[in-house]
Amino acid sequence: MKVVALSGGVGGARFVHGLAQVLSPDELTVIVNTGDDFEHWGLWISPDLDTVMYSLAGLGDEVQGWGRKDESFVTLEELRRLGAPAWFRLGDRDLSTHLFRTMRLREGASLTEVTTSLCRSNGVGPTVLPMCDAPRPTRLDVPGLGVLDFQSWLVTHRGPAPTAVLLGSPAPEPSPAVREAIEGCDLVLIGPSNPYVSIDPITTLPGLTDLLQARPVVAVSPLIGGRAVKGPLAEMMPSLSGRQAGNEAIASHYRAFLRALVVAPGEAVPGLVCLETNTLMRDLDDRRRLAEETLRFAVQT
Ligand code: FO1
Repeated sequence: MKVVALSGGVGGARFVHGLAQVLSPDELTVIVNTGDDFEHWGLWISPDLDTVMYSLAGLGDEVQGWGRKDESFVTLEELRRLGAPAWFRLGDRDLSTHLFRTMRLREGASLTEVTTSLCRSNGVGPTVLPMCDAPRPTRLDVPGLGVLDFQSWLVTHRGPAPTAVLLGSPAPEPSPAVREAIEGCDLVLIGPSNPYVSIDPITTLPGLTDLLQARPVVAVSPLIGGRAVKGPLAEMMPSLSGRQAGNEAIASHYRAFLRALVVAPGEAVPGLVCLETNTLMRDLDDRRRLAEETLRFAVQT
C-alpha cells in the first residue's frame, strides 16, 4: 500500500509521525508545504520541512511543536547583542540544519536533494519531499497592515484575519518526485493542517488538482469544536470563506478532490462520508491510533 500524506507544520507533522508508526518506510511519502520558507540571517529556512523531519526523527520539541528538543539559543542571544533581528527564534541545534541546507543549495543541490540528505542523516525512514524546488512564498493581505510575508504575519503579528492569501504566482512546477509519488500511490491523506496556508500552496501547483482527482483523497479536519488545536485557522475562516469555522467549510474548501473526512465526535458533515473519532493528538499513542483509524476508514471508503 502506497500512501501520500500532504502536510504543513505542527498538526500535519504529528499526524505523519503516527502514520510512520503503522506504515513501513517505503509505504509512506510526505509532501510538505514550502510556502512558509524564507531567508533569515542569510540562511534558507524551511520550517514545515524541518518540523516534519524532526517529528519523524524523534528530535522535535513536542511541547512547542516546532524546533528541536533540548535546544539552546546562545547564537540567537549573541546575534541579538550584535543588533541582528531576533524575532524568529532559531536555536543552536536547529541552526545546523539551516547552515547545511543553505550550503548545499548554494553548491547547486535542489531542495528535494537536500531534504533527502538531511532526512537520511537524521534517520528518517519515510520519504519526505518539498512540494517544489523553486521558492513559492505565501503572503497575506490584512486590513490595516497591508500585504505581509508569511512569517511576519504569523510570528510578528500573530496571524490576524486576512482578506486574501496570496500564493506565490506564477506557481512553479511541482518536483518530478512529487508528481511520481501521487501518480504511484493508492491513497492520499491530508493531515490536520491549515487548508489556506499549508495545503493550498501544495494542491494549487500546476497539474496537482487533476492528479488528486484521480486518487482517493481523505482529509483529517484541523478543527475540533470549531477551533484549531494550534494556529489562527478558525479566525481566518470567516473572512476567507464567508462561513463560520467548521467542518462544512473545510469540506467545501477541498470539494474538488475530497472523498471523505475524519472529524471529532459529533462533528460530521451532512452528505459527506465522515469518520467520527478523537482527532486530538496529545501523545504518540494518540498519533498512532488516529493514523490507524484513518487508514482503516480510508481503505474502506
Ligand atoms: N514560530 C513562532 O511563533 N516563533 C518563532 O520564533 C519560530 C521560530 C521557528 C524556528 C524554526 C522553525 O522550523 C519554526 C519556527 N517557528 C516559530 C514556527 C513557524 O513559524 C511555523 O510553525 C510554521 O511556519 C507554520 O507551520
